[in-house]
Amino acid sequence: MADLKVFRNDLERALISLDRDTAQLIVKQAVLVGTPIEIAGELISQTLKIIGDKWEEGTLSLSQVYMSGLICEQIIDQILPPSSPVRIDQPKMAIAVFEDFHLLGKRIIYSVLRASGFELMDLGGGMGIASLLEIIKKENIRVLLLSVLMLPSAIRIKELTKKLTGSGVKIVVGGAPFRFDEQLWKEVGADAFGRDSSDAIDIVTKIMAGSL
Ligand code: B12
Repeated sequence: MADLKVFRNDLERALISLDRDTAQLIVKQAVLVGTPIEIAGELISQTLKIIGDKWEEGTLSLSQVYMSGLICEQIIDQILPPSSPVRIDQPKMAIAVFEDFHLLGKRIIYSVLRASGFELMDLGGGMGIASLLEIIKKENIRVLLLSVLMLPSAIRIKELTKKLTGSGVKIVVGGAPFRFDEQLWKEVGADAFGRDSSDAIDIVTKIMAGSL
């Protein structure tokens, strides 16, 4: 795997100075040594995590976190390949951000899965239990990937999994609360938890093969 760590400090500096052009230039250089998927997961996602941690420590402002997210969203749109020509679209799969609008993680997982050859519906952000149940039924979704960033929402996943008992629908979760507490996914009745996009590929591959 390419060493993308060398770009992290420069990218962080460009993002917190809201310098979009320099951020784009750094990612252009990184594209010469890593694949777009590695860059999304290893460089962009990790740099955002560092920026997020600094916000939590009180050394950066919320507007810097917000603008860094926006700039990265645009860069990810530019670098990630739109899709693989050969798609695996059975069983039917969808992804959503559960209850809030922290969209970046979902954006990465969606793009990486599509780029890896899986077909899935993007249900967007702010999805609640009632709307998810309706879509699962209407579209016959068999695998639902949920990105969850707020702790109260993560706990409410339990209500969703209860309502889906016996339906055979697989629920895969990811996001900050599940990374903070690595037992939480079991407590809320999910079928699997993924730390990042490579976990997402592994989990979905196992589900497709019937081994999860
Ligand atoms: C950036 C950010 C924002 C941005 C969001 C920009 C955007 N367009 O998404 C802004 C500034 C808008 C924001 C707002 C808020 N935020 Co905020 N935010 C963050 C921050 C710093 C980083 C999140 C992020 O984008 N990370 C980068 C992405 C790429 O990483 P990721 O989402 O974790 O995804 C990766 C993995 O987790 C995994 N993954 C994610 N989803 C899935 C799904 C599956 C199926 C799989 C397999 C894997 C997977 O793969 C991804 C790629 O590696 C986090 C801190 C943190 N530690 O996460 C706080 C955080 C999530 N926010 C928090 C809060 C409180 C808020 C606000 C309520 C603040 C406020 N008072 O207004 C609002 C709520 C907004 C809303 N209603 O949605 C809290 C939640 C705390 C809690 N206990 O619930 C956090 C944890 C910060 C903190 N410690 O206080 N936020």
